[in-house]
Formats: sequence, C-alpha cells, structure tokens
Amino acid sequence: MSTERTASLDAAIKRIGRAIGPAGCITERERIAPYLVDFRGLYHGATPLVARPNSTAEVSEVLAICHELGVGVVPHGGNTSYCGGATPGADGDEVVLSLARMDRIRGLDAANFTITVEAGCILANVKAAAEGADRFFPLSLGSEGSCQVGGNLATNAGGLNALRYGVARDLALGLEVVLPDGRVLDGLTSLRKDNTGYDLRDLFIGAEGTLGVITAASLKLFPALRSIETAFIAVAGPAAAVQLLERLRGASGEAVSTFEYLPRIAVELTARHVPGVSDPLGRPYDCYVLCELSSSRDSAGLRPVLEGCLERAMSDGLVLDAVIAESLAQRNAMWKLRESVPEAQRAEGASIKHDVSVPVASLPSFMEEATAAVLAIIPMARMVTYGHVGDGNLHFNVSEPAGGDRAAFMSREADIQSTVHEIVRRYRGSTSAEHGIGQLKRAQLARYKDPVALDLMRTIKRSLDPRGIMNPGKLLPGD
Ligand code: 2HG
Ligand code: ZN
Repeated sequence: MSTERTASLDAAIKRIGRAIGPAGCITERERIAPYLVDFRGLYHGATPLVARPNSTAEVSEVLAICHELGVGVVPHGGNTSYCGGATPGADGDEVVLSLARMDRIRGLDAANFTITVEAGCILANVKAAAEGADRFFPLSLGSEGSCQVGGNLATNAGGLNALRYGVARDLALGLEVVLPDGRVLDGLTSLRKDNTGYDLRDLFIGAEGTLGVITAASLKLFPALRSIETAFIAVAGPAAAVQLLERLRGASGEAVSTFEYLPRIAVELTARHVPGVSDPLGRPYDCYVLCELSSSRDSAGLRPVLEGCLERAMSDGLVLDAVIAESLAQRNAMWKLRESVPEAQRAEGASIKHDVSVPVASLPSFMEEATAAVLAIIPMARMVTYGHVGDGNLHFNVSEPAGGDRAAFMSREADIQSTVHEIVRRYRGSTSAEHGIGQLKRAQLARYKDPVALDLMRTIKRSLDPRGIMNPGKLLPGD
C-alpha cells in the first residue's frame, strides 16, 4: 500500500471512530476475522476496521469520510453471499461496513400491507413480525435465519417462493439509501403508485453495494396464509414436471407458491449427510418435485385440487408416485430435505456450480443438452441439477465423481462452466439467475452481458460513485 493510501486509511479510521464511537468500531483481529471470509470460503480478505453504525446518520458520516479520503467501503450483511460480494479485498485498504446493528422494524402498516425495516433486520425476524400482524412476507431462503434484508435487496435474492411472489426487487416499494458521498436518498415510500420519473429504487436493488448503502426498505406484505398443502411428487422427468406445473397453476387458481425440482441424487445426498432427512417415498425414483399450494382463505379447497391434479397426472404418466404432508412435521421434513441440498452437496466433496435460468418451457431440453455436454467432458461426474423450476432457475451443479481425483475434477471447472454457459446463452438465459456477481462472476458478466448494458452500468457507476469507493472489485468487470 502506498504511503499516501496508508495515511488516508489511518485518517479515515480515526475520524470514523470519533463519528460513531468505540461501540461502533471493531479493530481487534479475532473479532474482525469472521468478516474476512465469505460463506463458501472462496475469498479471504483483510481490513483494519469493521464499522458498525447504529443509524442512517452514522452510515452517512462513515461514507462522507471515506468519500473525502478516497477509502473503499465494503457493505456487509449476513455474509451468506455465494459470490464473495461482502468480502473485502486482500490488500487491507478497505473498510467493512456492517449493517447488523441497524435491525429495527420501523413500522408495520397492516391496512396498507407494508412493513418498513432497517437493512440489518434478519429476514426471519421480518417474516415473524409480519406473521404477528396476521400478514405474510413471502421472501423465503434457506439462509433466512441469518441473512439480512439489506443484503437480500442489494443482491436481489430469489429463493423458494419467487414463482408466485417474485424476487426481492418485486417485494420492495421504497428504499432509504446512503449515497457514496454521504447524502441520504429518502425514497422510503409505501406507495404502490408513484409515477414521477426514473425509478431510482431499482438502481440500488441488485447493485451489490456498488452504488450506495441501502439502510432501510419498505416492503410489501400479503394476507397471512391459512391453507397450505405440500406434496413430494415423483415425476416421470423434467418435461413431466413442467407439464404438471402448468396444470397445477391453472387448476389451483395460481395457488402454487413453490415448485422445486430434485433429482434422485439430492435425496440420497441429503439422507447421507444431513441428520433427520429421509426419503419421503417408499421406493426410489429418478426425479421429484416439492410442490406447495397456499391460500389466505381458510377452507380454500386446495387438497382436492392437488389430489385431483395428481391423480390425472398419474393416469397420464406424468406422475409416478406422491405423498401429501399430513402434518406440520411431515411438511417440515420435506422442506428440510430441499433446503439441505446445498449442505449435503458440500459434504459430498467438490462441486462445479452453475446458477442459471432459461424460460420454464425450455428447461427440459436445456437440461438434456447441458447434461450431455458435461458428461462428454467428465463421464463419471455426478449431476446434481435442482432448484426453482417454477421460475426457470436451476442450480445446474456438478459433483465430483465418487472416489475421484478432486484436483483433476476441479481443473476442468472453467471448461465445464464455459460449455454450460454457452448453452445458456443459446437459450437466451441468464448465467447468474439468483446468486449475483460479487467477485466470483465478474469475468462471466463481461463475457455474457450485453455490451451496451455493461456500458450503461459503468456510466451509472461513474456518475453515482465517481471516486469508486463503493464495494471496489465487485460486480463490474475490470472496475
Ligand atoms: C438453493 O436454492 C440455493 O438452495 C443454493 O440457492 C444453491 O448451492 C447452490 O448451488
Ligand atoms: Zn436457489
């Protein structure tokens, strides 16, 4: 680090300390350590300071200081990102800004179906607050017990209910954002209609902290759910799954809130590695769907709709077997199986991940083509293709061959990824459907994003963050 840079960093640390006090600053090595490594352990960074402001005014002070001195700021939420978006660079010349202390629920307006929360609120707490007011906040993620709403919005998280309620972007009405120079953009509206020019809110959602820091959000709520039916269904194949989805959506009056695809290996790996998980069906099948229908109506009649659909699908050969949860414990067990797939795949060894989306109707042919292409490169690779078929987003993951050579497998990562992503491109799909870009996928973004879109993104970045202090080295290629 140059002497000038070190001097700016030292000055920033001192001034931030004075602005937000010792309670807001972590400088001890052991306490800093958890902020330096990402959830997947892919990145190891360094920082002399984790600033933990307690209010929007304090965030504003931190950013104004860093802007003046040209010091990088890395916003940090629940640290559940898959792409290293919240991990500082290795040079140790950036300040980490944790939103964890800003975890207040500022207000809940049941009649307006909105809740206003600070960025550091844990997602599960937002959901619980909504429930306490007889409302439902639908964003549903495996990491909801630790991820924070600010991070959910900054990365535009998707999850298990996107099919019906959309992604984080669709659930936000207004944002409060601290801009890189410390100014506060008060866009914290709870209005559904406000047609007054450019949509600034959407600039910050999915920007991964590169344009400013989201400090609070007003979010949409929905009526509490009173009827829920959950089924674990063995389907004849991906095409049968897509057809079943179409039928269920129509027959249930859009009550399908989850439709997750799982291959046999996902059931085997979760049963092997995750205590308490077992196969919900009596015998093995090649692939499955975890499906949930839900309604705010008390006796919504979802059960007969589901049963009727499944029976017809069985006689048409789309469905081979199915079990409908008879109790909350059974429903939870089905969800646990699904939500444990990433953990089980991790425990099974190395994997090469692809977080892709294509139009739902194209999923079966995409899966066939991409699977054949991967197996042509590594014939014994294990395909762990699963995910949010209801919204077209697949985790097209590849596990190393059983008992294979891990290093040899991982040495083919770039080859496999570019092969799969080229197929995604042909389908006009996305090569990062859900997990964002962070540090991990910048080169991928450069390769697959429309160049005009990239150019506009750079223009926006330059105009909002001319000194380039916000989350340096993330999202934009070569930034
Ligand atoms: C999920 O859907 C997550 O479970 C994780 O998005 C996916 O580990 C993965 O590849
Ligand atoms: Zn996912």
